[in-house]
Amino acid sequence: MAEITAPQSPVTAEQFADEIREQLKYTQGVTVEQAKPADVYVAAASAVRRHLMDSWMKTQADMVNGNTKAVGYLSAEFLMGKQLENALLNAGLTEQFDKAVEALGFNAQEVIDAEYEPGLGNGGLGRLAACFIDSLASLGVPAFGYGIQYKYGIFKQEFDENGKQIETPDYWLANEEPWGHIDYNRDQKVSFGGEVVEENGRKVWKPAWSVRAVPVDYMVPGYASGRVNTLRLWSAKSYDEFDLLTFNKSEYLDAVKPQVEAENISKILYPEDSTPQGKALRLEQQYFFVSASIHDAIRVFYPGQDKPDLTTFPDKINFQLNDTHPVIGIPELMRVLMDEYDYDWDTAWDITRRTFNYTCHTLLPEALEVWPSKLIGELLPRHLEIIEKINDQFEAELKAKGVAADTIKDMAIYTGDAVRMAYLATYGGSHVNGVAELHSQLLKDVTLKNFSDVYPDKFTNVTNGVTPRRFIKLANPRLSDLITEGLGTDKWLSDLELLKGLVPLADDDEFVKKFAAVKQANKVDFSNFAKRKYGFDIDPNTMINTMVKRLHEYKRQALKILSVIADYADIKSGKVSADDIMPRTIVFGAKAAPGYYLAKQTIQLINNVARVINNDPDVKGKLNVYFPWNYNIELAMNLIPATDLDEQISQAGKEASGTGNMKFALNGALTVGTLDGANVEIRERVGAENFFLFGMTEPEVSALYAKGYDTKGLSREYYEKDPQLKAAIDMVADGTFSDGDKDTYKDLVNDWLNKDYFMTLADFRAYMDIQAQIEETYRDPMKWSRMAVLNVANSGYFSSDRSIEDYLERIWHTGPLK
Ligand code: 26Y
Repeated sequence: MAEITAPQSPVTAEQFADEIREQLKYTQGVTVEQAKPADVYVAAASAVRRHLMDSWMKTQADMVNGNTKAVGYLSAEFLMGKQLENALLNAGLTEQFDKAVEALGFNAQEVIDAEYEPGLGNGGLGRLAACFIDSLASLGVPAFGYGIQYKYGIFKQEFDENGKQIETPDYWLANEEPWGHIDYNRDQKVSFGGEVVEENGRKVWKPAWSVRAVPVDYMVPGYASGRVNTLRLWSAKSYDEFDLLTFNKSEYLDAVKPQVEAENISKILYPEDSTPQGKALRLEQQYFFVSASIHDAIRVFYPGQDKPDLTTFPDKINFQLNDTHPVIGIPELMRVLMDEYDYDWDTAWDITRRTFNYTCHTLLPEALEVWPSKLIGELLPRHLEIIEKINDQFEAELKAKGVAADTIKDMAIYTGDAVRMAYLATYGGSHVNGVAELHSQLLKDVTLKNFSDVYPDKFTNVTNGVTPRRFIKLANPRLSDLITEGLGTDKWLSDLELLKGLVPLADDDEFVKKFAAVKQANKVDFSNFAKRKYGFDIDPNTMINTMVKRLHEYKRQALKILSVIADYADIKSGKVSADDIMPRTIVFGAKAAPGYYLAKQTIQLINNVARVINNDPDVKGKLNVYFPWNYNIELAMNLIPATDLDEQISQAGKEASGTGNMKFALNGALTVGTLDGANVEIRERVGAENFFLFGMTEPEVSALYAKGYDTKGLSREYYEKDPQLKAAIDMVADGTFSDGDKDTYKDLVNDWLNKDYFMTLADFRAYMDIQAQIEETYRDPMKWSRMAVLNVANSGYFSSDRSIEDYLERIWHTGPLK
């Protein structure tokens, strides 16, 4: 019998059933007989919250009274996923819940499914924030997640009859939401606009309007740590009393306008994830949550003090800037310290610099936020002054260090016209980190090279990670049980490096067969799930080959779909017999930013390739393509455990890290990938022989750009020279996937043949070759499963617990609460 260390609540299933009954009756006013699964969900959520309450309150008290520095994770996105299962696991109530719910006459899965998934993030960055706060709590580190409670999360994706993406609003708060506690008594005032005047020799900001930031608190329970941290999401409310003057003129709509506009600030999550649009409302959102959070931290750590000694602020809390989105916090803290607490510039600067650190999540220069000075001046005039002064100080510092004048110009935080938020963050904080080794190296060598030359010690790497609680234990209970059986303990859930103990079992045929059986059972489950939710008929006896992530040219969904088309064309032309094809089901999941034209064309193409291929008797059962819409955490948790082969095929030097890649490896999928982001480290750890590598390296990519690949139209040469590639592209152009219409994909085809910035065509041959090798390997099931076991066994490093330990050691210099 394996040693079980998972948390266990002392409460029995019968007691928990009574607690659910109580909630149903006294809070919701519903009898068990009347209750729907959704009612039981709300009742169970409230009941589990009560179980966590003491730990939550104690954690907060210990944090304020103790001497352990806290972490404030400032993030515009927290992509949390459904909460109930996770809360039950961490409260030690999973079994009690299952039994209690059955006893009440309900199906546990139906109750879990009744929760509406909040989508308060776009993708990787938002999900990383969620994994990090889970790990902080599980390690017992005092922490706040600070963000925005958007009324509308990431849009819901649907496909129309032509396969085009349709976006519909996600009004998640229209559903029961038992987790967030709105606290009107701990609100903050956030002001905008107006002007800065001089009064008695000091600068005074006279804002034009304010909004009320009201915190909505979510418990963040740790696994087996006894700690519960807080995710504090701000919601914007109006202050403006009804404007009676206007109202009396019976212009009701004008009278409520200020209210409506103030509340717009937290209304919607922007669905772009790499092309920042200079939208005033986005800057308002950023300032809104950051200003409220800074004031909140002062309130929390200096309770009841009018004149707190804020020189100790960086010893109380360090703020991590999740990308550039919260960087306005740097001038804000300066302003608060100088204007609200009377500190001089130098003291304020010292406090600020020691308080902030910055994580960069991109390598695309266009994704680094740059705000027009005019906009900042209009919305935050005092901050613009402070930024200018920071820039003056910065230039003087660089000059004193002997940096050349033209380099100083290149490094400007404030250019006169614009403010470069990444530069402000790099100068204004203590540390800058990238999110995988290669990414951090490229930040130093390319993106922030000048900064790294002058401040080499600021730069460090923290490779991303994912929480094993959600992405192994909850998503893949069968594999979890097998791991626990194999290791003889479940301790791996809080020490994922223990997975190494599975390495010898890769040579144990019995274990490998059990492992293969787990995968097969997960594939059957997924097939049923896909039938129920999407009406798909997925054959669980085919290889499940998955590509899920935001739709972006650099991620190269186009490469994948072109390879599918090439295989299809080979069969149609009789070059290859369908009988020789290894049966595969290709599953895509991806949302495109609503204004991203080529990404949306790619979605349309994938959907139509799926339609044509899935309905063609010539390839039936051999090659199938499915594109479940609205990829989200729930779909991820069902699909990842069922996947045999995962696609991580971005152009080298473009994907900062990737975190899906980690989830797949930990769930026993093999990866086909480029040397990009964290793929590099995954391959290093699982072993080159257990990873399907293909494609150009980052230096090769750079060299090909230098030859003029995208500017001189070199992609066309690849098309001309490779008949298989030519056949695939011609098939897109000739209307095979658009009912004969040759125009539908013309912009996509044009881009491939004349620009192809992300070098899909240049990597096509290597990709086809590796796919052939993959087929061959898959035909040997024991070999494949052994490789998959080794992927799981060697991926323990990619726990977000390890990432957080790296942050603690390299950046935050703090640790668990005592
Ligand atoms: C400014 C605005 C348009 C914006 C909004 C969201 C810009 C970027 C984003 C989100 C970026 C993002 O999700 N980046 C991903 O972060 C992951 C976590 O570090 C990485 O694994 C992944 O490579 C990176 O693309």
